[in-house]
Amino acid sequence: MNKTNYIMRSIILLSLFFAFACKRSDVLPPSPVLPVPNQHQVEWQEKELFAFVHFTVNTFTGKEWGYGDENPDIFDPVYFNPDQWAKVLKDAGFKGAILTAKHHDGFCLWPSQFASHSVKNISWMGGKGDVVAGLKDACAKHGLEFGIYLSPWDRNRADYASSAYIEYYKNQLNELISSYGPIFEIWFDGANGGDGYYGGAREMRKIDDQVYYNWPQTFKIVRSYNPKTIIRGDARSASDSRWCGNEEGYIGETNWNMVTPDSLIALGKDKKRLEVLNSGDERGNVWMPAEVDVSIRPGWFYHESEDSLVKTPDELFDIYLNSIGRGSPLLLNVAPDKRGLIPEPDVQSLLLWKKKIGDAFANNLTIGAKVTVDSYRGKSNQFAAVNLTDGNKETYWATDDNIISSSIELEFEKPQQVQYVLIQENIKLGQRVKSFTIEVLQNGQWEQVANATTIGYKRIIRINPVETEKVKINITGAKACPVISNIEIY
Ligand code: FUL
Repeated sequence: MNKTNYIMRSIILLSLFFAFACKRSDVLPPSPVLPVPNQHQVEWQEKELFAFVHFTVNTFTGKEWGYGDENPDIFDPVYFNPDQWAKVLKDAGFKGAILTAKHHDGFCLWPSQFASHSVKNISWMGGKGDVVAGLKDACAKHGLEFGIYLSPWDRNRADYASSAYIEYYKNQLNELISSYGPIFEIWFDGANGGDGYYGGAREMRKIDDQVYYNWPQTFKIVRSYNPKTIIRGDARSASDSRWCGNEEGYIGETNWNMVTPDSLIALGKDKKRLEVLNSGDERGNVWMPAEVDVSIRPGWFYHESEDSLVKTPDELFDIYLNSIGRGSPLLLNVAPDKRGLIPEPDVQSLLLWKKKIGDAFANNLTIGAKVTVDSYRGKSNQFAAVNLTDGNKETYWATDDNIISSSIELEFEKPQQVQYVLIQENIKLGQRVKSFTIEVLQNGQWEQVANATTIGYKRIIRINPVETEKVKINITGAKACPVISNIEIY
């Protein structure tokens, strides 16, 4: 071979090599399926578990909805200790706490300069008490995020239902966020019951939620302080998170993160609204994940009569699987008692629940398991099966655009007892999977043990414990090619 030929041949070989190499790494990631979450929503969904803290005059009157005419001096938590609340919550695995700074009765748990019906005008702590500051500081000390619930409905105020009240409400919001922020979440309740004290009028007052509160402007106030704050706005347009449609502690078995807010609003009080809130809408035009809010007791506020009705660790575990295990954050309510402490039965239940979760998900069988798939995107390592079990939430397995049903097989070194299969979609690219099944190998035959619908941020499927050396997950339907970031088996 002469020198020119040698150079030509080398150039051709090199070009072929580069063409091949480029083809491999040039495989494009799947295009997002819209709508997709913003970064704040992703981070919030990843935190999974938050606490609600309901505390006000109701704690002392035994009511759930104060009428607004309560003598504020009944608020007297002699052993008030938000440090105990935060410590318990931290120990139980919560990432943040949301306090009812003002519930429907209108009593303000902070010394608001805009209200007289507040902690500043009562005997408790000589008028120097501040529950909001107390919990905010305790959360900071224990590494929890802090959030606020500010009831739009106010049964105490004489000006409720007039424009003056909206001014008052906005002032309070500004005051709370500027004095106690940054807050990770603000909770705008959808409840507007009608009758109340209203400065002595004792009458029925009805407003149109969409018009009266001017939500777009109210939301702007929140965002002006911190664009990261999650706005839980029932399901009003531009909320970051929606109500899950019930207060029992479960989101739909089918749980889409998307809804179309205008269609939801148009449903008014129709029963269908609750169904859509509970399962979302596969064709929804806004990413608005549901947050599952439920109380550890029958009521939201402390009532002595419910001391024996605290949810057990087993009941809480079911709630965990039906909320976080279906891709929605759980907002579990605790109710400080008249002393100002989270009662002992509740503390015990929370800590045993935490242990139960830890025990159930202690030993991830996919670590060290062999994982194979029937296809992966462009045969590029970037989208290969190994990404499913590498413990890195940023990497994922995906198929070619035209492939929407596909199987993943996991093989253990030796037979293992299997009870939970955990799957996660990479939601940054949109929620895709519509249906999937799970099979386990039994005596050389595949046996179907689960048939489910959506996955979303996280899906945990509980099956009857079974011993097997192989588990197969079949994606049987999807809006577009599946994009799965994680699989764990316990
Ligand atoms: C509801 C309220 O009416 C309840 O009292 C409680 O605060 C719950 C979280 O939201 O709409």
